[in-house]
Amino acid sequence: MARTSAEVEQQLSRLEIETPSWGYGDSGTRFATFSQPGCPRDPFERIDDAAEVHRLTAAAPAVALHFPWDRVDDVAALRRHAESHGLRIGAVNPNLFQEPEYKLGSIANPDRAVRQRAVAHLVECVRIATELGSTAQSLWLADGVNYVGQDDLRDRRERILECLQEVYAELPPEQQLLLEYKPFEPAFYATDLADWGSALLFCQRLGERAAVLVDIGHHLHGANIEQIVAILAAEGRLGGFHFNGRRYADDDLIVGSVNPFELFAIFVELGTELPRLTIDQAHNVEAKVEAMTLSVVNVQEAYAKALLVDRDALAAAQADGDVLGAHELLLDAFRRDVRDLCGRVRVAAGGVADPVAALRESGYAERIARERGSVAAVSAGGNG
Ligand code: LRH
Ligand code: MN
Ligand code: MN
Repeated sequence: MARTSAEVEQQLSRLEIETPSWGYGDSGTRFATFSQPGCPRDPFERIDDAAEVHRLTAAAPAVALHFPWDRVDDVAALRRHAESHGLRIGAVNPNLFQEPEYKLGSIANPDRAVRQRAVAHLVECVRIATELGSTAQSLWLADGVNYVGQDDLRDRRERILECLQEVYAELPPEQQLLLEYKPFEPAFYATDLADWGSALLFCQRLGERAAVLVDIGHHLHGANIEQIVAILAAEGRLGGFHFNGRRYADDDLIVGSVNPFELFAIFVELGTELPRLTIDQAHNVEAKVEAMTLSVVNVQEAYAKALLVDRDALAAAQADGDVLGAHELLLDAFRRDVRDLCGRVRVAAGGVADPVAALRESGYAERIARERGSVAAVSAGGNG
């Protein structure tokens, strides 16, 4: 039996998406950073923008932070600020890719002193996460080498494992350690945490609260992300997502803007057991809050369509070997127009029927441009 609209709406109303603080700051390409009027001047204003996305969509109640980009003197005040907007702090993302001393790697670096400083930052982020009430540390390593022979690949693995074990030992019980992989960039010969398998092996060595984070843009062409989801979920190690859109590599475009069918197929694979869902985007030329709002809407619609799949009919078609019958059941759901349904869910939860239109009408972008002005320099990163 397919779910009724009421059942879909009920399930959809439980969808919670984290938006990234770094997605609200100025960003750009390798060649230039583009400043937008109204760019948040500090982490508090980044949270204000996240709150606006949640106000409209009623589905983005958490904001993921990145340190040191979101460093403030008073961490508790940042938490209070989020909570006063009805938000909570999502995953805490340490940053091991910006310091010049990480040129040869952070926790894979051949120099023990550099590794120790990297571990100290990770442990500091555990402490910050605890203070913020966050339940995950989400780690992406830029570590890797550019040339054959540049470093010993096995030694690098050992160094990473040792460092991660030290950090894992510091995690309070409510926190997970999420490991994000990426096949290349900035390293172009061998990235230490290049794929889901490498990440999974580390997680298995670390313990139950270590899990893999899948960033849509972090796959080579042809990779079947739905299947990766299926494997990680079956192993109990699917920690979460960084959602974005991509055509070439880590493009960090609006979620669902390039391949909505893939996004839908991911949700079909997830079913109703959703892991942590975070958006990881860098808006270089598009308006930030609007782009983030559209991404949340696109995620809601993809999930709604996946919820409409007739699972019983699908199982029957699969058991019968009805290849196209099964495929067509997915196409049926994917082709449904779920905009009204999603609008109803948002309104029932306190949001609005058409968030992007409402945002434009509200004059929010003009107001923050007036209040915050334009800043030429970038304090938050957001190279995504
Ligand atoms: C790396 C990445 C990772 C970072 C973010 C800014 O490409 O996806 O998640 O923390 O971009
Ligand atoms: Mn990411
Ligand atoms: Mn990325």
